[in-house]
Amino acid sequence: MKIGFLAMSGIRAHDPKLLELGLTLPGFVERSKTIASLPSLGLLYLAACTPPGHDLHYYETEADGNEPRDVYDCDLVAISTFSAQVFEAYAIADRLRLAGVKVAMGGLHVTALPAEAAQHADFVVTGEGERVWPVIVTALQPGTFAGPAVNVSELPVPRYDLLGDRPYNRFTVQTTRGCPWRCEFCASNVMLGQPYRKRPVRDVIRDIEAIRQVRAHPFIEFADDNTFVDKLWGRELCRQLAPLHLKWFTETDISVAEDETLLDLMHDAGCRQVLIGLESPAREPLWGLERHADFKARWFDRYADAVRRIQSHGVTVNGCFILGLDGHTPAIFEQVLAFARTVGLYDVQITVLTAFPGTPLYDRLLREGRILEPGRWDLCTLFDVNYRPLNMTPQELKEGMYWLTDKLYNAECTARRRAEFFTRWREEKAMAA
Ligand code: B12
Ligand code: SF4
Repeated sequence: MKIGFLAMSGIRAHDPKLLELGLTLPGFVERSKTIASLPSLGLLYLAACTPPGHDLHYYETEADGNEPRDVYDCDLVAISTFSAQVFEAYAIADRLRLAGVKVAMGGLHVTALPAEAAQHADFVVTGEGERVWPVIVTALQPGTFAGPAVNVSELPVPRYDLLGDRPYNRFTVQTTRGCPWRCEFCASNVMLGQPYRKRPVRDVIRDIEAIRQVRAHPFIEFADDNTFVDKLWGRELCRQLAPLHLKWFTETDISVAEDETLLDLMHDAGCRQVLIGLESPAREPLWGLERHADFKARWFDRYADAVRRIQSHGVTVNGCFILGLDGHTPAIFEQVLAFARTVGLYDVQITVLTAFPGTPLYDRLLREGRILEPGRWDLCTLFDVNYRPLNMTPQELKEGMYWLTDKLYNAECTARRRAEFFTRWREEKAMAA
C-alpha cells in the first residue's frame, strides 16, 4: 500500500489585531518563525511502527486546500490533529475519502473527541498510536481504537529520513512522555492518564544520531511536557548529550532551578533555552491551578530567584504566562510586564486562557456557561478569546493582550530583558573564573 502521513503545519491565530501586531514586533515574530516549521514527531513514530512492505510518504500542509496532490494517490492517509486545525483536517479527510482514500486520525484533539472524528475518518485512534497502528495497517478494519500506553524503552527511531530535504531549522525528539502535574488547563493532560515516563538516554542519543544523518547540524527541540522531573536522570542525559555539541531547547518545570549541577551540565550540553510555565506573576490565581499538589502556587515565592539562577548558568528562560485566569483582574497585564522586566526574562510567552476539549477547564467553563462559542475548536489557538473571564470582560482581556504584546516584544523591551541576561551571565562567569 502507498501510505501517507499528513501533518498540519504552521501557526494558527484569528484575532486580526494580534496578527497585525505580531507582524511588526521582532520578539514575537522570531519565536513564531522558529517553531512554525517543526515536523510532526507523532507521525514519524507511526511511520517507524508501520509493518514492512509498504511505500511510505510524509506530507505537510499549512492549510485546508494546500495539501499536496500526491496525497490523493495514497491508499491510506494518517492525519494528526490539534484542536486549532481540526476543522481543516476534517475537510481534507472528507475529500480524501470521497476520492477513495482510507483515512486514519489520531492526536490530542481526536483523543478528546473520538466520536466527532469518527464522522470524518475510517480509523480513529485515541491515546498513543505506536502499538495500535500496525494493527490498523494490517487488518484495515474500520473503527475507533484505544491506543495503549507504550513502553518508552521500546520506541523505534522516528522515520526522520522521510522528511527528505525540506528546509527544517529544528527537529523534535522526545526524552520523556507525560508530566507528574495536573494543571487544570493543560491540553497535554488528555494523554496524561499514563504515568510520567523517561526514555533510556542511549535511545535519545540514537535518535539524535538519526537526525544527524539527514541534517549535519540540527537544532533540537525536545517535544517533552516536562523534561527534568528526575534530576539524576537529567544529569545523565546531559552528560551523554555534551559530546554531540548540539544546541537544544526544552520544556520543563521551575524545579530545575534546584539543582545547580544539573544546570551546569545543561549549559555544557548545549541547552540554550528552557520554556517554563510560570502562568501568573501573582500567587493568588495559582491556587488550585495545579490540582495534584498545588505545585505552582507553592513554588511562587521562588519564581524570581529560580529564573535568575537558571539564567545565571547561561541557559535562557522563556517564561510563559496565561492571561485571564480566574484570579486575574486587568492589573495582570502591568504585573506580567513588571515581572519580565525586573527578573530579566530572556523570552516571554503570553497566551490567553484556552479551554481545550478534554481538559477539566473546558468541562468547568462549559458547566458555568462561560464558553462564548462552544465547539469553536478553531479558536483553540492560545491567542483567541473564547470564554468569559471572571474578573474582566472578554474585550478587556483582548485589549490587555494587545497592550502587553506591544510592551513586551518591542525592540527596546526585548533588548533590555536580554541585556539583563547577558550581564548576569558574564558576572557569574567572572566570579567562577
Ligand atoms: C511540536 C509542537 C507543535 C508543532 C507541531 C508540528 C506538527 N506539524 O505536528 C508546531 C510548532 C507546528 C505546533 C503548532 C501548534 N501547536 Co503545538 N505543540 C507541539 C508540542 C510542543 C509537541 C508535540 C509533539 O511532538 N508531541 C510528541 C508526539 C510523539 O506526540 P503526539 O503528537 O501526541 O502523537 C502521538 C499520539 O497523539 C498519537 N497520534 C498523533 N497523531 C496521530 C495520527 C494517527 C493516525 C494515529 C493512529 C495516532 C496519532 O500517536 C503519537 C505517538 O504516540 C506540544 C506540546 C506537547 N508537549 O505535547 C504542543 C501542542 C500540541 N500544541 C498546541 C497548540 C495549541 C498549537 C497551535 C494551535 C499554536 C498556534 N496558535 O498556532 C499550533 C497548531 C497549528 C497546527 N499546525 O496544527 C497544544 C495543542 C492542544 C490541542 N488540544 O490542540 C499543545 C499540546 C501545547 C499546549 N500544551 O497547549 N505545535
Ligand atoms: S506542568 Fe505543564 S505539562 Fe505538566 S500538567 Fe502543568 S501545564 Fe501540563
